[in-house]
Amino acid sequence: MRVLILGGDGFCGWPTALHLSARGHAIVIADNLSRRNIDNELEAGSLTPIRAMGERLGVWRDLTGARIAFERIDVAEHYHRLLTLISDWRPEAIIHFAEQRAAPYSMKSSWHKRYTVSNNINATHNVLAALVESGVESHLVHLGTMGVYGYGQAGVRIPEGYLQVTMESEDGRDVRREILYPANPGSIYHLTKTQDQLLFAFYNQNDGVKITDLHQGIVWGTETGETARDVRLINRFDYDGDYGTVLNRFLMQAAVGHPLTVHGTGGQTRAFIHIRDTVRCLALAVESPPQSGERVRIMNQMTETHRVGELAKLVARMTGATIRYCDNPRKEADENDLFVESAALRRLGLEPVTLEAGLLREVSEIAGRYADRCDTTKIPCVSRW
Ligand code: NAD
Ligand code: USQ
Repeated sequence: MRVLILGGDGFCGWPTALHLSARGHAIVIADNLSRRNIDNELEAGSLTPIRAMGERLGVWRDLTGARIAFERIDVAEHYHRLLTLISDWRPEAIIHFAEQRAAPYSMKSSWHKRYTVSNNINATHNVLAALVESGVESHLVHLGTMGVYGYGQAGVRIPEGYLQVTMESEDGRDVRREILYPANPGSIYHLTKTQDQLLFAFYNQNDGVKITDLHQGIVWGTETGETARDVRLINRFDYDGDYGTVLNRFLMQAAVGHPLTVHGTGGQTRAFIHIRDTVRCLALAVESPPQSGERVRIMNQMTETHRVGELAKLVARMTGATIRYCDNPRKEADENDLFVESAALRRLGLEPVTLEAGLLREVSEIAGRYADRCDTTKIPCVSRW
């Protein structure tokens, strides 16, 4: 299949591009390298030494003979370049990772809020408009977030995107409908993903665009089978206070001898998925597209839930690290439960990698190997809301 990967230089996009290429798909990556520029802005960087795009692609070609093409396109700004690429290359699937993805970054200032809204919503809308204008019948696979639902619904299991409701009609009948699950975003970043959902619903209904929206949990781990084949293919490892996500941060903090930074009581429960499952889920979604005329297919892309405080204790037991309970910089519930329906991807064939000591050790080892690249002044979360 011809697969266009928007945001294919990033943490999830790069290993996905390699995984799909290894499965025999033809891949074009489009990325504006904004994530690398944000590293410059924050004076932070990946713990792992990620290589320039040209070198990454050259190594992959030498190892496998497969050519992945790269286009430097800003999906939110360069509409006509995107349209031309889609019209000329006619991808059968487009995977859309190309958004600003950090909640703390999106809340740093009014500039960061406006950038995140304009980048994310324009990127999503440009892809949809270009699909319709080009007339190319491609399946759009988007990375959404579990955060569109909010976390914890008083013991209620969160369904995959849609909620069954019963309303009373004027003449007293029960009217049953399925509606998008009520959105409850906790940051400007999460809010943009709730807006994306409305764009998808509209273009699916109005233009019949085939769409899969994958509401993904927090991704942990760093390497996949493909990125581990050569050190020059290594994936990003974000650890700074804006982009580092919680479990990878704990593993990195333990490796550099920093206390594990638990926000508040650590009672927040979140959904998680390993990066190896992320790439498998993308392959499953791309290779089993929805039927023509099907409504937006929404799947919860997560494999397990954990309390942040329990994860810290697990990492502390494994490594001997200490735990520091910090004032929570975010506006979020101190404690929540979280039950999530996630059968759809398993029905397509996902066999989840779950959190276990071997994998945690693997990430710790990577963090340990590159510990001397860590700038510990970048560890605290300084974005507050
Ligand atoms: P990332 O920041 O590492 O990668 C995003 C990539 O998109 C970067 O390479 C960036 O340069 C590019 N990009 C951003 N805006 C662009 C634009 N306007 N034009 C072209 N390229 C652009 O993020 P990630 O962790 O790989 O996340 C990818 C997607 O998955 C995001 O949409 C994110 O919301 C979603 N997601 C990530 C996680 C996670 O834990 N990492 C969890 C759930 C969902
Ligand atoms: N947390 C800590 N200590 C830390 C860092 C975070 O206790 O050092 C806590 C946060 O307060 C929060 C939880 O851990 O309660 C998760 O934070 P996070 O930064 O790991 O994840 P989040 O901000 O939710 O965002 C990440 C990705 C985002 C994705 C989302 C999926 O950056 O792109 O959409 O996970 S989800 O959380 O399921 O919405």
